[in-house]
Amino acid sequence: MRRFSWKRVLALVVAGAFPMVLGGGAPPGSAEGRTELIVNGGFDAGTSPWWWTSNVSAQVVDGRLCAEIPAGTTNSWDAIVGRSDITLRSGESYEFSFTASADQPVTIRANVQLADPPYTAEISQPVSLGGSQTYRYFFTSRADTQRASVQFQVGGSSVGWTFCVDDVSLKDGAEVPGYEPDTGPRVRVNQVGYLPDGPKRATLVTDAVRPLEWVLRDASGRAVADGRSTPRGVDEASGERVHTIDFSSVRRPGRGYTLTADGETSYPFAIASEVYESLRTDALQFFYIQRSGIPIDGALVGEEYARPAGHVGVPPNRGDIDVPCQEGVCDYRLDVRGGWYDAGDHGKYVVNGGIAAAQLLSTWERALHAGTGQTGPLDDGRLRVPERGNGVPDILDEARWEVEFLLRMQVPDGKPLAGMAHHKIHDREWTGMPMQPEDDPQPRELHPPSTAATLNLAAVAAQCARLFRPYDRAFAARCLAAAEKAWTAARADPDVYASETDSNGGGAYADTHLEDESYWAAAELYLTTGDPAYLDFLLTSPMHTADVFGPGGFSWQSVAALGRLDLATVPGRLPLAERRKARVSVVEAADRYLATQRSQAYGLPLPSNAEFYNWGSNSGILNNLVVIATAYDITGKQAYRDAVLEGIDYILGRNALNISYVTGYGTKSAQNQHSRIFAHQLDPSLPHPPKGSIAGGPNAGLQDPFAADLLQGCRPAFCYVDDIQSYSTNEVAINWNSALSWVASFLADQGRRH
Ligand code: 9MR
Repeated sequence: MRRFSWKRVLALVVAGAFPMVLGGGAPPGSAEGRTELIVNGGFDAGTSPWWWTSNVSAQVVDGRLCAEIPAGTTNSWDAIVGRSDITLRSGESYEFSFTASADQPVTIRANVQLADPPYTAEISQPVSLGGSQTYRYFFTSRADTQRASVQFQVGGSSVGWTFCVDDVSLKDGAEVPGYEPDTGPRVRVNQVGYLPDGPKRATLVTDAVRPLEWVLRDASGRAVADGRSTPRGVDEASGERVHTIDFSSVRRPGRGYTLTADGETSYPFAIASEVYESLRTDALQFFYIQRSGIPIDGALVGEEYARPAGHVGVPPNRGDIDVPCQEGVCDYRLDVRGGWYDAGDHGKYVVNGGIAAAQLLSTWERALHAGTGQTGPLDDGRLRVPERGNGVPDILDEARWEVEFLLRMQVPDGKPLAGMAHHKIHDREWTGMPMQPEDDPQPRELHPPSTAATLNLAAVAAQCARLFRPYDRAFAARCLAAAEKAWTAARADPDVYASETDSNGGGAYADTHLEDESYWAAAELYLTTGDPAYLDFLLTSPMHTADVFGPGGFSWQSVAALGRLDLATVPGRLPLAERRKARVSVVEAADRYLATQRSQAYGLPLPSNAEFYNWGSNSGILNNLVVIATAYDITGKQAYRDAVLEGIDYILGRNALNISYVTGYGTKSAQNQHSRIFAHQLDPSLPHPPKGSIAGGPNAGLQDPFAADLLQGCRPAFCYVDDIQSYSTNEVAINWNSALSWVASFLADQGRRH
């Protein structure tokens, strides 16, 4: 052990960039009744019982353990310094600390985990190393085991480097410091802004039981309006007492407005008709930056996002141009290049890629019917994509990038299940983070075909056919042929399900209820072809009379709403009585969402129960806004338009955490979403997610270890943390950005109305 200065530890810890590097607690060795589980953590007795992988050499240097780490390994666990035989008790809280340095800027993982399979980690902490610094973490063990180990996983660097570590300590009896999110001012507003002729509401967190005065000030500080708040009692989703404030009567455009009440002043916001214009394009721009199989051009989207093509068979990549199936699944290989990476991982999943592509197509289709399509703000040249200027609207070019991939996932003729779609293609094993697509060395594999993926492909390809017809007849014909082939294959094999446990190296995306997928596919095929066979199928589907608009919003698993929305809005084919029924069902659903919205003091169309704050809750909210917006397009009733405008306030900052969930929008926005590409939090040389990327949002299920430890016991609206490790609350994903794109395009159109 080196000479120990507790003062220095505290100073370094407080200066640490990582939020869980916390100060406080007792100095090592001083706590009463706490057991130190690490023998020889200071290396005073040499290196025993520490071990390291055979590619590492280590020795005691100047009282610390110093290890030479080789260049050119891939995963963090490809080089490890550790020690085993540690006993952990379930429910016990531990304090894990060490001092470490690196002679190169690297990110390692500091783990307390099972020493052998399944290697479950109780804590797996990314640590960015540089000069010597002390790190301290807390966790509560879920495991009861005598086989735990402390592991410094130091692999994954392209250059060789020296790792030194000292004073490793793991102590039981820890008091886990409570996590207090920084929620800023108690006056919660849409941090981006409001339309001049739209509703303007805010939420105030306060224990006051009576109405309170509020004042709206312009950028120069001049009071422009005032009034009294409305007490709303306890907001169930957050557990806080709140009031609402309504300043809708203020219509004068301006930037830098603030709202003051109860001694607190909101973040600034604008009142402007163009307030959602850039969101429309930024939300869509995300897709190009997520593309697989093409270099990302920095001249188009900024040099920080430039990267070589991912997964085009250039080493160390082993995909995606000639991809085999998982062992025993098929005897052929497919070229499945292209498409978009699903989310923070590099997987490509047909059911999720399908709904995301469909939502982009629908954004265009809605704009066409609403009169804001051709020669409008979504026309060719509006996005920064390589295809701009080709005479095709860029949003269609972007959707096509995915559709072409989906078509490649179809089982070739002459093979078992020909015409079905493989459910997904992804890495054999999960890769570490960060990981640029072109650096991914994992074998890529096709997973078995599924009926869900096949029907999904049929739906999207059918929609593709009708929207591409004016621009590229050959491609439209290819889409329609693939759609019909997929439909026929799915009818022949209606119950081939993806495995719920197939989640090594990629997500499962399993689904065993497929009536909604067939309904959606039949709806799109009918709207495109007018073939009465599809209409017959639709009218006898259990979905025909079912309520397809649940409180939590439609999703990759529940897609009937996509069919119903198109039956209600795409002109031409459906018998009038049926079309009327579809429209009524959309409007009735919108009315239910409006009732929910009125019950929520934060103005969101989502019930407060934990079950609705699930994985990707922000997309559920946005998809409910899609339904409300469609009710507006159908009826022209102001109440629906206002409800969409108020609903977006929640996403852009009027919420319990006072955070805008869209990167780069608002004073305080999500920026550390889980992504192997945009992993700035782990490696400062990498970018944050691009402006316009939406985070999954609060997930009361706390389905990742980081959130589970940090947010234990959270009220639903607080079950979110802007940390790259929290994949179940804070990931980016194509199906979430597609929902945002649809809604942002609707909102931007409202700003252009006058
Ligand atoms: O969005 C998906 C969510 O509905 C599921 O509950 C969750 C767990 O299976 O998976 C989510 O999707 C992830 C996928 O499995 C892998 N890529 C990242 C996706 C977004 O988190």
